[in-house]
Amino acid sequence: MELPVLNDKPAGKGGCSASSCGSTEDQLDHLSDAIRAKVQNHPCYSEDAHHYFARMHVAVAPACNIQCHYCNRKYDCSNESRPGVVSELLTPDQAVKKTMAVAATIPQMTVLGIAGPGDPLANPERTFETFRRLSQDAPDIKLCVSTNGLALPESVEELAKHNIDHVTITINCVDPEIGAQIYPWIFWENRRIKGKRAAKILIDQQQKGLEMLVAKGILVKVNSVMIPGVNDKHLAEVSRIVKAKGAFLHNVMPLIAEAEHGTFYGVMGQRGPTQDELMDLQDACSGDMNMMRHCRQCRADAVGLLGEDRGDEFTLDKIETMEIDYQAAMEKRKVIHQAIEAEMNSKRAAKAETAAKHAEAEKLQTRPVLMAVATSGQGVINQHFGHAKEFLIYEASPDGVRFISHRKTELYCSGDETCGDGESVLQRTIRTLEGCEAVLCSKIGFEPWEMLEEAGIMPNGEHAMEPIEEAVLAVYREMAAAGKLDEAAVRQRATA
Ligand code: CLF
Ligand code: SF4
Repeated sequence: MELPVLNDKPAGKGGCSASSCGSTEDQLDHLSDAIRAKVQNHPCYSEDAHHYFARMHVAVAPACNIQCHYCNRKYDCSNESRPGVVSELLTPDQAVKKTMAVAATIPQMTVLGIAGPGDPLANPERTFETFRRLSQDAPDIKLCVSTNGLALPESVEELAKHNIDHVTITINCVDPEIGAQIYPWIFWENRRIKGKRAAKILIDQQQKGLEMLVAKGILVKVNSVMIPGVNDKHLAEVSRIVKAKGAFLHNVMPLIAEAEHGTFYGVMGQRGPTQDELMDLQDACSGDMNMMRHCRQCRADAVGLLGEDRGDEFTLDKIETMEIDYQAAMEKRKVIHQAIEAEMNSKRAAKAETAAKHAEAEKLQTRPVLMAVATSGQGVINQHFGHAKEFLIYEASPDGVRFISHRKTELYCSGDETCGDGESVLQRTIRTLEGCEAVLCSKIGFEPWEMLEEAGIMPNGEHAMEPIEEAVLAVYREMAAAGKLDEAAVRQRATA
């Protein structure tokens, strides 16, 4: 059957789609069947799945039990969210209705997460009431929660009771000296505690909670906010420790600190990491751990594929008017999920074939190259350059293709206005792609084509609807054949 699409774009044809095309190991190959079943349609836990499956968050948890220096309580919990966005608070009843409305309308939505706007486990009644009802009424939806970990140990039994298979703990340090620079206080046993003592309690609770979850067979992802000069040198050690304790995935996120967000770090001028610094740290940690590189730092009420937000289609007044037959919706969802999984499996097989061919071919003696890709999902190149709100960045090298990161941009097609500094949207987009040597999209207009070429970035619309990794590898080989990839040249990287 033809797969449904999320962005009014047609589904792609077969071929390779997973990360590290050209490497011999698939991201999920080493997992047991039981764990594979848990992650293969979770868009955060599987890089493959994020091209196909969507998640949603319900903002039911307003309170928090700690203070992070990168958070302003006016905004969503920045352990999972971008600062500077505010969610509309829902009651558990409204959250359940909204979840079922989204699940019936977007069958690719497989995961419901609670990630704020405060800490879900600091709001146990609201959080668990939502989970309890959903685990009964919508058993085909995976339940996921993200927490700072302070109240985690006493919540583990309750989490297990409601079939919550995936828990994210934000662990920024395992050293109270460092923790005291990140957390000014915690609220613990009815008292506010400050400094190193507060950080030590938080760290102990996080580690204990992690161990208890792993013992229960619940998958744990660890998020860490990378704060240059504070914990950047320390996070490889965090990665090693959490892996040893059984965490499944580590997500190192960049600090976002702007003065206008009113956070301590923002006001104090603490900078976030550059893309190179983030990538270097992710690479350094990846020796020890599966790293997540496709996180979009979603808001606490996000709906849709990672990177898109369809929340406006599901406001409370719109949900009120929707008639939902959830039994019928579940049947439809099941069929669609099976079709997506079949397509993912065939792409995985095709990817292995491409990887084998690449390995058998004469080994290239060429330098790595970064390429930007415009896609709206399904793991294929299916987006017009001017319609892209973000580009996925891939690295091609003699070893194959690997996903590196995403870079957000503005919609050039919505009107190429010039901003205060005289730079047009198109110029800003091209600046965002700095360090890339090619951009692959389904189509591109004459003006951006010319400007990209002038900036030294090769536009390419010849691989429309092809699987991303296959197309990136083909372009890389063309560049190599054209003698553009002198092995002595220094590796280029984005610095934007
Ligand atoms: Fe939400 Fe988080 Fe569950 Fe995913 S998000 S609670 S694990 S369902 Fe995902 Fe969003 Fe990154 Fe979070 S992309 S911010 S990692
Ligand atoms: Fe803010 Fe989340 Fe930290 Fe609480 S845990 S202070 S809501 S970032």
